[in-house]
Amino acid sequence: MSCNHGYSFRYPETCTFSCNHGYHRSEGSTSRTCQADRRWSGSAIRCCPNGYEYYQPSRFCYKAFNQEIDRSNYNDAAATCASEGGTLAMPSDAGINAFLLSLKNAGDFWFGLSDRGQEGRFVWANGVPLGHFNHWAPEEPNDHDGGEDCAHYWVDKGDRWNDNFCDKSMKFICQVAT
Ligand SMILES: [Ca+2]
Ligand SMILES: [Ca+2]
Repeated sequence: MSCNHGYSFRYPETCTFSCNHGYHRSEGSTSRTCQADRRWSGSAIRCCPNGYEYYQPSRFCYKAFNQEIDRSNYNDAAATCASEGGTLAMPSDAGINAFLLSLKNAGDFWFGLSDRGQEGRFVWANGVPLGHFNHWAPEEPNDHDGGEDCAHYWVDKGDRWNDNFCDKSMKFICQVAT
């Protein structure tokens, strides 16, 4: 992607853009031409880490850690996502939510939403408060036994959301920016 720094490129030179090792192209132009107005033709290339799937409307890459060996408590899952350069996934609208469900296999999965900071005030992994969209299971979140603060897909309730104990172990879904 060195052409991004290309003041040395002149009309009508063409540059080939590619993703770094370990990434694959999610959208954008692999060949762009320096135009007379000094702008590049086409659109900027966007790349996802290998193993991640791109969801164009959010412009994030997502991966469901579908193996039993991936099971982690909420903090460990968040740490794994951070080690990949991202966060736990944030299904902040119905489209993202449906996309995440298409990636996961059977079982309960953590995603990036909790009310650990202030009981009853759910906040996404990026610090943004939960908006008008949610997909809670009926009668959830219920803060059962006064200790459930982390949100997950609950397979027994049709993958609707539940708050659960953050130290429970389950699979999880990460997101990474392009
Ligand atoms: Ca709670
Ligand atoms: Ca609950």
